[in-house]
Amino acid sequence: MRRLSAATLKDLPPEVPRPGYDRTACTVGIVHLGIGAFHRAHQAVYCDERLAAGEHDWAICGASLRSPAVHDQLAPQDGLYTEAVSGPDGENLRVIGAVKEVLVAPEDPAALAARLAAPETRIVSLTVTEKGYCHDPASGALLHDHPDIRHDLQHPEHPKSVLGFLLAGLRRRRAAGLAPFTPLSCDNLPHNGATLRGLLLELAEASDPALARWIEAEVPFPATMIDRIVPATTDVDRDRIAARLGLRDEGAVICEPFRQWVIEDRFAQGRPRWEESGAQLVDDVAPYEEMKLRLLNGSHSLLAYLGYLCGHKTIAATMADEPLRRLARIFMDREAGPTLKMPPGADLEGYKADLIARFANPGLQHRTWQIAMDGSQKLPQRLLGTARDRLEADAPIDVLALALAGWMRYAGGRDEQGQGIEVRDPLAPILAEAYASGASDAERIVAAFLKIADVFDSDLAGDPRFAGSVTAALHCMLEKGAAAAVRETLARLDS
Ligand code: CS2
Repeated sequence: MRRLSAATLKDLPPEVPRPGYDRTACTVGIVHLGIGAFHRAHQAVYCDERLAAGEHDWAICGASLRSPAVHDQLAPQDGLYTEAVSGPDGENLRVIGAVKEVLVAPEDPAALAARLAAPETRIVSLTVTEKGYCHDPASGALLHDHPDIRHDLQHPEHPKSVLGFLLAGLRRRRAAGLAPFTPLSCDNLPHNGATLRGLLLELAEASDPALARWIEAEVPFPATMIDRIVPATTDVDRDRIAARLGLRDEGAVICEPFRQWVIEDRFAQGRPRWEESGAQLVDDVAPYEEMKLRLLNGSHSLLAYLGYLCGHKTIAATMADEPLRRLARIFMDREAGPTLKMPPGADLEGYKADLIARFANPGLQHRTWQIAMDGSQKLPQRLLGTARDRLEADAPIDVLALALAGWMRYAGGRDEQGQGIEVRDPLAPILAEAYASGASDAERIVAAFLKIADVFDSDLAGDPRFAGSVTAALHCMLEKGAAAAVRETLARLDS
């Protein structure tokens, strides 16, 4: 079957929307680091709409920091790919044209550096996941002994890390007398703009203090809250989409109908009019981000670990398991919800009800295993901030403790049937070791996990109420299994 490309666009079935604008007349204004499925289903879609509206200097050059996979999917397709929106009324396809170029940083670092230094590059956005920031998730500090950071400190002109590339780009711009680009973090991190700024300044300080001063004075780091559920595309998805398009698309992305993007409006050299495509430009993203991280991502992680341990492959299947669905709702209502400083005008009840419906979307095959990935990097902002606030208010954390116990059980690397789990996490060996050292004793396992300072700060680790709740939950799970632990927690909360 022929591939989707600029030459075959005309052969698409007439009902499939496609870029109606002249892509050859569009110029790159945004470099995006980490061009995975999420970016293609989110920011690139907003940009596609701005290009279609005539803002033709905001096309995207996407870069992969590691593997050539996305380049190999998109380059033969001239950057074109399908956004497949899967909702209650079926799957709607649309071809997106915002990505003009795809680079693979390790293969051609010079090309990426040149793009970052090009005068027309005005925004450098990022979706590199939590671990891409090379920082300690508990304290937020730069990991100076991370191999990529060590490399970048020695070879600042040939970087490997995201931070190193941003710094190299800004260094070149400053030397050339150009205005900076605006780095735009679109990752699920608390205060993602300020976090990125702090890390970049720390790296700059260690190699080029004058550059650090320039960044401090000249470079804005707007925070963002980004939201859309985008499961990894599978071969089954690609075959189904090819059958509908009559063309093979290796770069297709699957997503839910919902999308949200909240952005702080501070840009060095302008931005696309994203608000005309539904983005919210605000002065302070923090309450939006906290609401999303604690409610959506917190419940997502809870469902992923407990769902996986209960034998569910997807979030939709987990939501069809009534006790788990109830547990997620109770977590939102009683534990995470009360800790939030809500965004102005937000409707908390509506938001939670929408989340339940979004998780249950049967059109998405979002694997529990995918969300369970990188727990050590995700849980501090998803669950531990809530735990801290709850304990400060002397309030119970039963559901949250069960979620953490589920994570520990999962990270131990073996499921309840004794099958191995492929635990993907930068700290996987440390987590496995902590689990094994506890020799099936909940108290010892929890004590070993709480010593992992990258995840648990000393206040939380030293709080006996925290350790006690997680230990009780893990104890029940080890004795009776995850499903029984869920039922017992619900029974206790109901009584
Ligand atoms: C998920 C998120 O993979 C995960 O950990 O919780 O990617 C989630 O789907 C998005 O943040 C939704 O916006």
